[in-house]
Amino acid sequence: MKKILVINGPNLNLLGLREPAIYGNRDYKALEAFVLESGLDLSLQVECFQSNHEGAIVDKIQQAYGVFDGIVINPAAYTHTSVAILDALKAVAIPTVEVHLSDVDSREEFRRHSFVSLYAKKVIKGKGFDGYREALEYFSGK
Ligand code: CA2
Repeated sequence: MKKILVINGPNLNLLGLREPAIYGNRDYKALEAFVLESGLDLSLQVECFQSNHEGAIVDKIQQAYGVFDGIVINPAAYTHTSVAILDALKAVAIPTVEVHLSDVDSREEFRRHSFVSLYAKKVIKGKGFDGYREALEYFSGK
C-alpha cells in the first residue's frame, strides 16, 4: 500500500473560525477526517501533519525521505514565500501534489505566485476539501 504524507501549513488549524466564504465552515479536525477517510477509500496509507512553523515543515519533508511515496501539501502562506520548502521537496524528490482550498488565482496578486508549484507534479486550487481527495487520487491512480 502506498504511503502518502499530507502536510498543511500555517493557520489551517484555525479553519472554520473565520472567512467561511473563502475557506468553508468546516474545521481542521473535519479536514483531517475527510483526508483519512479518502485515503481508506483509495487504499492509501495516509498520515496528516500540520504546522505553523516553516522549519518544522522542512524537517517533516526531510524525514519523509525513504518513508513516504507521495506528498500532498497545502503550504498555506508559505506557498508564496518559502524557497526552503521548495528546496526540501526537491531534495527528497518525493512526488508532490500542491493543494489550495481557495482559488488563489482569483484573489490578491501576491497569492498568484507559488514556489512549491515549481516542483509539484500537479496543483489543485479552489475545490475546497475535495481538492485533497483529487490529490490523493493522483497517487492511487483511481
Ligand atoms: O487556499 C488555500 O488553501 C491557501 O493555501 C490558504 C492560506 C493562504 O495564505 C493561501 O494563499 C491559500 C491561508 C490559510 C489560513 O486559513 C485561515 C483559517 C482560519 C481563518 C482564516 C484563515
